[in-house]
Amino acid sequence: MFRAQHRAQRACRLLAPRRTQSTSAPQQPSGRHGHLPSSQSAITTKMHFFNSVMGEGKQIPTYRIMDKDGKLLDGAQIPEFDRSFGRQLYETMSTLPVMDNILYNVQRQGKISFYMTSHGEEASIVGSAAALSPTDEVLGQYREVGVLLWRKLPIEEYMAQCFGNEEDKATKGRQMPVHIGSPKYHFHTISSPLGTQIPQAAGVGYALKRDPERRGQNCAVVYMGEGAASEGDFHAGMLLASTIPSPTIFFVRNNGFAISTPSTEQYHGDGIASRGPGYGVDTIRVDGNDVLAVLSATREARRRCIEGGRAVLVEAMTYRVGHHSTSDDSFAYRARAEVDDWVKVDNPLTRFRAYLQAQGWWSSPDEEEMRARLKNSVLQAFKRAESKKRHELKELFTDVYGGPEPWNITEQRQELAGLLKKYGQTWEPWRKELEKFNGKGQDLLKATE
Ligand SMILES: Cc1ncc(C[n+]2csc(CCOP(=O)(O)OP(=O)(O)O)c2C)c(N)n1
Ligand SMILES: [Mg+2]
Repeated sequence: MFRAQHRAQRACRLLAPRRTQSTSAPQQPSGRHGHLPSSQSAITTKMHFFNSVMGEGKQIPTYRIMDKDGKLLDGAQIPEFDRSFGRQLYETMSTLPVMDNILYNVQRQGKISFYMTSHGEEASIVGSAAALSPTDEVLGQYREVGVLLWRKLPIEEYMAQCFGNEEDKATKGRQMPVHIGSPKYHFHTISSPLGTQIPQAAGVGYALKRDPERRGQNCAVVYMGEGAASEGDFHAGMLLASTIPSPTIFFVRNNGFAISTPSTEQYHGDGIASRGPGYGVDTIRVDGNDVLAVLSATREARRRCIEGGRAVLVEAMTYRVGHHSTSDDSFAYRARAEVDDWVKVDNPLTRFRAYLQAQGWWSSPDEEEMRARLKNSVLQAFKRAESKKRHELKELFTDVYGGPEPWNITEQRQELAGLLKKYGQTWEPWRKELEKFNGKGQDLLKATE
């Protein structure tokens, strides 16, 4: 009885609006002119339309610590970290382009079906990852493999997922390349439909808040592009985290494009950050190419999330240097010179390297040694992944749903088995394809006997 009452009281507290009194009776007008029933807004006789959270015509400022040459700005406060952390940060950022270049070419050779690079966004992705606890729950969009690298996912595992081979434990070759997931690294599986991860993250954040073991310890972190923030799911997720408060960081990578649509055509307001205050969510806009600013802003976002149990929105301003994916040629809609300019003028890697060198924490021999080592380990991982067979074909139908197998899965397995029986050994393209699978499809035939 007491527990039920306690639970009901807690639910009321959680559901009560933050700034207004929760009462079933309408509030009595007070003051000379009276108040509105659901607002404590001051009454004014001056007609005033507004369109900016910062006041007339002003944009939300961008938080920055170091300039494009890696020099600290006057008055900037550096986040606390030591030499080893700084080097780790730079190495992880540097791993991304090495891995991306190799996998991009591997896709071009037809060895994997698809790929997406992180070129230009290394600071946003790795800098934010470095501010989190390794057990915070991450729900990514698709350009955030840097989070997994920071958490020390072996490159072999990522390669295995991209090849969909027998070592692809999380997705068993059933997802597109890059659509990785890993319970061990608290990284939820990527799904292609844009924005689905956003309300899910608010739910994950709420689940963390309800879990006595993880409350106050962990938050949910959802990554998205500014394009995905145009989905209704963005607003659903923000509203959910705002009204049913949860420790959820909404991290927007504003990289200037949603495939070929420039951000200037995606919104008329002041970016994505301006939407945060509408939901009563603490918000910051940060220079996404300044890894120190991203690290510092995300650390503070996390502190607010964990201590206050409420959502925070971070908008990281960056630039997508690579094509959207291997299915895109971005020079059809932007000038090559524009891209070259960004790489030279504002490169997150050279910026941070300059900072580290000025500290005496990095040198040219360090750079040479690291590049050779990274290239070697990515190539080794690639060779390993290429040499592995795929899972048994019957795995296509296992553990798709929890509980008893639904009829449609059974039906699909039987249909494929029928086709295998008919064409598996006689039609050359199928015969060749089956060679790539462990068991060559015989396992599936046995499973349907
Ligand atoms: C619901 C939905 N609509 C459209 C697409 C096709 N699509 C895939 S990625 C993408 C652009 C997303 O841009 P953004 O969110 O800015 O992320 P970025 O690629 O810039 O990292 C689009 C339109 C999709 N996957 N899902
Ligand atoms: Mg984008």
